[in-house]
Amino acid sequence: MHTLPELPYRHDALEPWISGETLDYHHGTHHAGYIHKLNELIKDTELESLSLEALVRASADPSGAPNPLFNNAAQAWNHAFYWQCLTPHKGIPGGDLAEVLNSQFGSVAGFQQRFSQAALGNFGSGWTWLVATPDGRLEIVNTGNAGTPLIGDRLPLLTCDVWEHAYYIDYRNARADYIQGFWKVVNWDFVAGGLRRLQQPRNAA
Ligand code: MN3
Repeated sequence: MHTLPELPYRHDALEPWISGETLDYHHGTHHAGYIHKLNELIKDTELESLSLEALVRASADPSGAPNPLFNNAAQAWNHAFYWQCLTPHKGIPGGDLAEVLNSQFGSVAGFQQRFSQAALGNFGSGWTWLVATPDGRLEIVNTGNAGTPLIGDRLPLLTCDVWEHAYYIDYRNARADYIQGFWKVVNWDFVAGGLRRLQQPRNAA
């Protein structure tokens, strides 16, 4: 059975940008709810033995038919990834990550501006991602609802949850303000770690 991963920081550690009250609900109610429903859906089926990533991939259905299994599995995975993208320890992108962002988006600020625009323009509920393509280029992509790059060939490096439940307590409906707050708590070390994992097989080849 799948369990709710602990947050890698205290619930109030991201204040004032993301409040403890938001994390109480977002982690303790929304994320926990996806996992609870997922466990109900796979109970006593052959899917019980699959990892969360395998479940997301196995349940994806491009037809767009109602798909509670995919929705709950993908939301469980997306949220676990999102928590890792955040940190109370302010940093800046350095090394290879800064170099790649500079070369592909002009500057780190240029990348942040394009990512913010995508997040602001992601209609309704969804996620905005920085992903790496198989040939190592970085792209900014939006997914809707539970959509996740996990089902394609892109490697996710960073995500921003733009469902209203991610920001309504702190910012009401002002998504642009939430996105500005998001940048104050982005875990650049985690993003850089994803990029290094991407580069390893290439360097070894
Ligand atoms: Mn959420």
